[in-house]
Amino acid sequence: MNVMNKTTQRLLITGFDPFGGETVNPSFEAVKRLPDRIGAYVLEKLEIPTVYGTAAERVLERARECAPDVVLCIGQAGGREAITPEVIGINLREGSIADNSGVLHTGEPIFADAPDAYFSTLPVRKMVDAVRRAGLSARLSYSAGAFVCNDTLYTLLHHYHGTSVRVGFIHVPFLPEQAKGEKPSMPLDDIVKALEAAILGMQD
Ligand code: PCA
Repeated sequence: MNVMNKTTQRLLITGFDPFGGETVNPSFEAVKRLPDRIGAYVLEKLEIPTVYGTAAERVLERARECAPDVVLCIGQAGGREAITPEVIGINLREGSIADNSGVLHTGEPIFADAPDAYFSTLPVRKMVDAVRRAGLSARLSYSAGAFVCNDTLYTLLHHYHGTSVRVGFIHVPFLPEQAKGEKPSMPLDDIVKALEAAILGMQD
């Protein structure tokens, strides 16, 4: 990396609160443990609720205060075995469970008359490569689902479309204590290390 090109950037990074009967969400547990500076990025950390609409509103509220260059949201994807940067957000709300405010969606658009989808504006392939170089398992994901994580990603991509603010999302696996040996999982220290690597990978 060319040190001369390194200018400080503000990174607003978020994790979700626990949902679906879990008592912990690895996304915010990992975000909390990240250093306050990673490479060229100064981090602004925020916990957001697993609630359609409100999650993205909280991100945008904080963004108005801290004027980020990059917004990166982290979420739990129970059952996945790897760190998965999301390629795309879709204009759809649909979930098999209710959000943390009790709302269940069954196939409505997030915004009427808005595009069907947006691609993430972060360099997702570089991020996957960086996590793998750090010795941890990562792959691209082509679906963030249609629950609150996708809702947040799509809403932020829609909001920042045409601006210089870059937006992305990374889903992380369950922690071992959530998976109870029945599902794939990743230790918290590894998730933290993987996120650091992904963030460094964004700037190369
Ligand atoms: N994962 C959920 C919402 C909150 C979270 O951490 C999702 O994948 O939509």
